[in-house]
Amino acid sequence: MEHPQVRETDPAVADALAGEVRRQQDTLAMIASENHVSEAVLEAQGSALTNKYAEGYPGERYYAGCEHADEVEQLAVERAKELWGADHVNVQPHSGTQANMAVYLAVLDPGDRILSLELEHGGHLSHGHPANFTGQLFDVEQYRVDPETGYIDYEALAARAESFDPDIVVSGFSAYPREVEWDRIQAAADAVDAYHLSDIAHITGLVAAGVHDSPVGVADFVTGSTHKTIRAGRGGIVMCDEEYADDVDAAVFPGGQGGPLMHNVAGKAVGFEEALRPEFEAYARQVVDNAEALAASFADNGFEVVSGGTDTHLVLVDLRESHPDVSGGDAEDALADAGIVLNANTVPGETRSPFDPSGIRAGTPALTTRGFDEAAHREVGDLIHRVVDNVDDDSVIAEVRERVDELTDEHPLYD
Ligand code: DSN
Repeated sequence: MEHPQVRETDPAVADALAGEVRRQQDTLAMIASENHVSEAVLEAQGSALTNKYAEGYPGERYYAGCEHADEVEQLAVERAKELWGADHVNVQPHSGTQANMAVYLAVLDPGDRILSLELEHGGHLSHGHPANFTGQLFDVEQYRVDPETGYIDYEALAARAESFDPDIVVSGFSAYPREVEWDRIQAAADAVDAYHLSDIAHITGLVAAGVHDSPVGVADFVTGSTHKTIRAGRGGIVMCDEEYADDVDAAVFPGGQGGPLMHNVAGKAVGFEEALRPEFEAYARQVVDNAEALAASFADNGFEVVSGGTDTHLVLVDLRESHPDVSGGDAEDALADAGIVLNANTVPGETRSPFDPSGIRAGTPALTTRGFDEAAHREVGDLIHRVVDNVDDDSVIAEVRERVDELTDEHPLYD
């Protein structure tokens, strides 16, 4: 993949872009929130729509010349409605966090109460972390997973809702490997007359493909990002019933954003079209099959897999039992040297620092896009274990790197 115009104008940036394409080709992308979009999505994101200001919504813009922006946004909205079955969709949020911000702006006032999953247990910064605007503007309490099983403790969640009386309960997670029982969280929210926001950023693709139960039609608001398992252009999305449509739209623009990134909305539209094709369901199923194979390989090698396995696209490993002297950061660094790119992650009951936690999180969406099957994921699981067992042994890391080179050559990414 060349960038000839960039090269002519700006060789330094062209070198970095070429380096990034090579990096993606030559490494195994296992950060659970990443994927490889199609060249069609890349092209749409690099289109002339980046030049266009289009504040407002289709047919009601604040600037002239929005006819093509309107077409693209309407296509993205219609396709999203078909994918997720939502009454109302807003495709303008610049990111998943801004999608969440729109919901909070739509229905909360500063000082209102949010009940959400703790970050260490798989939650997200934008669900109320003190370093995020949500933790600064709102009164936040958090629920946890059961320390024994690694599954959400729904009864404790309901009890916490009773005692805290939140204005909104947030479900949907960034490092939770199990299917979520949306209706149980809805019941806990209903019992205290709270809204329910379900942030499905990580599993948008699994939900769209019908591989996971959908919170659409259960929760009041469903948000997500559009570049993870759904593999569309980068950004966020909000879905809700018609009754909240005006409030959500006003909270996205002008409440939280100015002009939408219309080139990214185009990337969303193209990726959604691809996700509506029958082969996307097979892709999403393979993502989960591959994660199960990865989890099985980890368990066979003696890693402690949080919750004992996975129903999703990700596997969370707690290194404390099997490798007490290896932090998540040590593992992440050694794996990166071997060409396997994943992230250190906090685990339930974390005892290290969030900056160098006790676990690693590995996801399968990107490798599945490259055609890696279950057998390949089992082998990758073995390679990961071998590196974590030998984080200080350069010769082992070099041997794994050689095998990674063969695997990446066998699964070319972009032309
Ligand atoms: N950065 C994403 C993740 O890795 O889960 C969430 O925003």
